[in-house]
Order: sequence, then structure tokens, then C-alpha cells
Amino acid sequence: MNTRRHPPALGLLGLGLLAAPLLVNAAPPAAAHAMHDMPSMSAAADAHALPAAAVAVTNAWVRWLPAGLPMGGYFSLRNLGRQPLQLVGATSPSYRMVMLHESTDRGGMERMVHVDQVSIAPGQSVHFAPGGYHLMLMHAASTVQPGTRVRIDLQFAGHAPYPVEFTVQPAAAH
Ligand SMILES: [Cu+2]
Repeated sequence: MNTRRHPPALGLLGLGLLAAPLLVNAAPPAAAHAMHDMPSMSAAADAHALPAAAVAVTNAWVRWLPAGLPMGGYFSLRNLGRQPLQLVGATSPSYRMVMLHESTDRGGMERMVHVDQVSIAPGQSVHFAPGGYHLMLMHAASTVQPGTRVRIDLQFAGHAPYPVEFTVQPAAAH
């Protein structure tokens, strides 16, 4: 009994802490539904979704690689809105991990660095392309093959995820 890692008292304390949020959560659904019917609340909720007219994503493609190697995701993005956009990340149901990377050439050695965010001013474009910015797509689902399409949700600061369909190209594509 000396090897027990969680004394009973601590376990009960843990349950007590868990129970409180559950009780709090039990009531709101009805209230939330009621608020949803109010036009003003709906408008406020929708404000976080990125308007389709605010951004244009073109030429979205992934370079497929075999043997579980990370794949690069590429696209052109134009900010059609009046506010600056900050791309801060991405997720995908087809990859367990997606990161923003930038390739840099230092004295003939290409290196990749993690990028926290990419800012796009109103009216400006940014190009994710081999040798520069790219999405690093890791741990692909087995369904990802040349010729398939994958959804990647671009995450802009302050907005709901923005889904984009990417075409998976063969390894030799560039
Ligand atoms: Cu990379």
C-alpha cells in the first residue's frame, strides 16, 4: 500500500473539482438556445466567421511524399478585405499535425524555421510555395494519395477556421 500514488483523499478532491463544472454546464443549453433565437446574438456570433469576400485562396496543392515523410502544402492567399489578416496556423482532418514553416537559403543550405504568424495587409497577397512559406503536413492519413483532395482549415487570428480544399500532387510536382 506504500506504493499507492494517489491518496484516497486526493482522489475525492479531484472528483469534487470535476463535479462542479459538470453541474454548471447542466443548465446553459436551454438558455443558449433561447439566446440563439435573438437576432442580435446571432449577428454577434457570425462576426467571428471570416467573410468569404475577405480572402481568396488559389492554387492550393500538396506535394505528396511516401513513407510517412512530412508533406508541403502550398497556395496563394490574397487579402480582399479592409483589415489586416494574420495567418496563425492550420489544422486538417487528414494530418495529425500541421505547422507554418518558412524555408530559408543560407549559403546554399536550405533550412526550415517555424513561423508563428504570417501577416497579410489589405490588398496584399502572400504565396506559399516550395523554397519559401509552406504548411508542414505531418502524420498523414493513409487516404492521402496523389490525385486525392484534402481539406485544410486555415486559422486566421480572431476568426473561425477557414476551410480550403487542396489537391494532392505527385512527389515530382513543383
Ligand atoms: Cu517545413
